Amino acid sequence: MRHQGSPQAAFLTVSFSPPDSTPLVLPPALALCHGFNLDTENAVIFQNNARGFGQSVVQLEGSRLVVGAPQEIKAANQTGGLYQCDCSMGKCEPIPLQVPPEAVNMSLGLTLAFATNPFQLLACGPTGQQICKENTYVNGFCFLFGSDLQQQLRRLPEALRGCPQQDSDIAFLIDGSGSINPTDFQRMKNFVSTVMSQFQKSKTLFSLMQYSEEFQTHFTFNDFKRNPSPELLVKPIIQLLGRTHTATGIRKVVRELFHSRNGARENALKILVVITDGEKYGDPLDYKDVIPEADRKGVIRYVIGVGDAFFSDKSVKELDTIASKPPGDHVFQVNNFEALKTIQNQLQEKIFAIEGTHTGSTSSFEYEMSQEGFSAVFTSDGPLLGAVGSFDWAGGAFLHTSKDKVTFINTTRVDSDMNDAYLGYAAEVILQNRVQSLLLGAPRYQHIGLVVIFKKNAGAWEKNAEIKGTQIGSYFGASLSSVDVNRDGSSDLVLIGAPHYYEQSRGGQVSMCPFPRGRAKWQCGAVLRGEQGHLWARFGAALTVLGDVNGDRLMDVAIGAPGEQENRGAVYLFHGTSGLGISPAHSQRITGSHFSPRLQYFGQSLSGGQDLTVDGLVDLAVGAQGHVLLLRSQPVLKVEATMEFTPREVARDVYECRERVVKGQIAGEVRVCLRVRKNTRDRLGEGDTQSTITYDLALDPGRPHSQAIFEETKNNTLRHIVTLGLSQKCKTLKLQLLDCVEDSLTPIALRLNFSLVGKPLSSFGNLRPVLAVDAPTLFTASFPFEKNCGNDSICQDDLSITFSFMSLDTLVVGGSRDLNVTLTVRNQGEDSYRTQVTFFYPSGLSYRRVSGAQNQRSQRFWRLVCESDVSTEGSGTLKSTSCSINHPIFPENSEVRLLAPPPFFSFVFL
Ligand SMILES: [Ca+2]
Ligand SMILES: [Ca+2]
Ligand SMILES: [Ca+2]
Repeated sequence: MRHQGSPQAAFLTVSFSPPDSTPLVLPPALALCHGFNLDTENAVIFQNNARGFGQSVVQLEGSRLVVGAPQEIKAANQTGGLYQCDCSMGKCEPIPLQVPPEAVNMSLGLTLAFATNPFQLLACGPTGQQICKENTYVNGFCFLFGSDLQQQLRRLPEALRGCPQQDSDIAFLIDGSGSINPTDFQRMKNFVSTVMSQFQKSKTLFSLMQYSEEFQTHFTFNDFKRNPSPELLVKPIIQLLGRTHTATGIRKVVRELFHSRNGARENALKILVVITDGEKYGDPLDYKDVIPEADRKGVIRYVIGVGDAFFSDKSVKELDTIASKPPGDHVFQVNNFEALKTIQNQLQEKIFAIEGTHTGSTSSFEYEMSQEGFSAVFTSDGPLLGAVGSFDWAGGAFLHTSKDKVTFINTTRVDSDMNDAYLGYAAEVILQNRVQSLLLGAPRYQHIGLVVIFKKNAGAWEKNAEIKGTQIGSYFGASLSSVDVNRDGSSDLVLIGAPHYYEQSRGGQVSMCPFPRGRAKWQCGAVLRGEQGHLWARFGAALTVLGDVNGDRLMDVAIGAPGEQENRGAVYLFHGTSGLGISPAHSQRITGSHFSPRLQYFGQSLSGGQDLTVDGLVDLAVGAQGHVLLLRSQPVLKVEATMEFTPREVARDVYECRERVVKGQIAGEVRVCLRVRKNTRDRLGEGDTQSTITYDLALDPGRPHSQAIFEETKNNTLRHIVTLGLSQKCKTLKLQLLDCVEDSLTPIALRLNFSLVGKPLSSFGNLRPVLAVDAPTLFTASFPFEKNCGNDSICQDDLSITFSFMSLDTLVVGGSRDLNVTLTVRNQGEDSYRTQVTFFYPSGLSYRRVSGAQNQRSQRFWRLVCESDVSTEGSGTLKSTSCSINHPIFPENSEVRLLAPPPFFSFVFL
């Protein structure tokens, strides 16, 4: 037999350490909190009846907001108003505007942008209408304001882009056959010179050929260029007389007059005006021999049929054959030459109209529909204005680098992938290692959406990286926000909104896309979403960087979902994380219905980053229909709790009941201190921030019977309520033991948990401090029992054991049925913990029982529990039985004798 393990092992398994007065801080229990940390009780609400008020909002420095009302009708042909709102007054006033007359119905205020150092405010209206002859174009205008907002410093673009002007080369082919009487021929000549003089100020060139069976070029484009006088060119024309070879005439014009040697220009529109009074006669060529060639060469043909030879269907058909399709737009029929005058203006307008549409270029529209200012952002090079309608709605953006220098930025103009992509729907600037990149969203790109990063390379803005959406119709790239999470001056990621993304029961999402490093492909990571159950939420329709609202020095963001709850709308807050991301779990959801059941589209526009209420804490401006709300971020508090015990341990003579049992002994005192600190940096005074803390203390929580109680309550629980500022308050409480303590290894546990309610600051508009959402609210400390282990607090026992076989010298098999053993265990060192003795014996014996253990010093019996190892039974090896002696402590310098009779260990022979 041997005792198990070394004394150290016996000691180490209980591993107690010197009493520790520092409280044990548990990991914070993350409570799900939906009130963190914008104040929704004291919002400043601006209301205005101007149409569209709240569609855009931007915070300025100081306590001002600018709000756009793009649908407001200010005057005839003038739409869009701007309002300046003062947060301290709670009022908005219109900003006086000088809108140029050409900015027709521009929807001013649809887009707003603001930058500091120097102060710059940009207000844009992208829907200005420009009438160019037959066509209406959509051009945007932006106004740049100085800090007093009374003065428009600059207008972008500086001047209205002129009506598009495509040059035309117009050739007349006039019928000089004998059927035309001389008076009518003269009228024809008059008509030609009148049409020519109508185009006199344009860059249109003319040429003229007369035909019958002969063909005479009276003047070429070169002749006209040298001498652009209709009268001098037309007057000398003499009628040829003869038959009517119209088809041959057309071929000659197409091949000869529209040739560069005669001054025809490659990029000009080619327009042929044929004037004839009769059916083709005696011509060796048919129209099918010449018209396809004219079509191939892009010659647009107008036909003017004169006289009464065209009353037959055949004649009308012939006119239709000569003219371009559709004939209705290209054939003019008059009954006599007098009537030619009536069609002069019609012809002119038709030609003007086609000139405006760039029929001859790759794209039917270039900048005419650009809607400049659909988005706007300040770059270090100047304002960047999104122009979604450029190049047939492929889109792009104008960078206004200086007063007269404008750079157009897009992917490539001929990239057919970009058809209807709406590049420039959203614009943003990224700054990385002091290098600026531009970001443009194209939410309709291939129906899935696209976001492109442009970098400057050798002076030109080139596509550097791109990322595509995944769901058709999701409008990926409709909103953009670059975030410098750790505020080191370098953007860490961009948030890309896809407000029409649909999944299960959620509408809209925002992708978090860290910038690609080196040549790595640009990819998005986590996705931010709104709450379930809002299919038409349009989550991500508006994004803003809010600043740091929870005091962890990391940027936080707000995301609008204006379609939630039947367009009442909601705004979500997300906190930045130390991993340079945004936490995918929102910290707060604020619904529009919280403020008023009638509020609509709450969250359609957002602006953050400034403190408008002069408390040093950033605020969030939220646009709704006819409203803007200013929500304030609250001072964030944390609470430190300490619990210190005096004495540091419960003394042995207090808790041990050696000779007599004494109940209700005072074990010691605990000093509980709470200190409130502030996480946020703000302008509130030390004494301003007051809060009420309710805290609960519990002794030995979770144990069926507490070892101690508070003297104050005669219970193991206690509740106190304190009000304190940014200071510390303490309370000392006496602890009473309930009974003798045998298990002195397990210390008395003390648990504190609390709740905090901030007091509204009346001097700061009832702003209310709030406890940090991640602040620990549960603290524990322990009050250990004194150990007897010397100064080093390490217990070194010294165990020994002796046996007595009750004077039995020889064990005879088959003899006495019982074998009794008496055992004495001594500890000559310090206290021994969890002492255990294990017996090994041959399988011929069987352990029966132990009768008891008596301590030498006191007359008390010690606790003794023995267990046989059943697993070794019958295996032929030694059997074993383990006995724990007086768990948990075998005191120092003591001896226990396991008495007989009754026999201590009694074995039975099998
Ligand atoms: Ca950064
Ligand atoms: Ca933060
Ligand atoms: Ca504030």
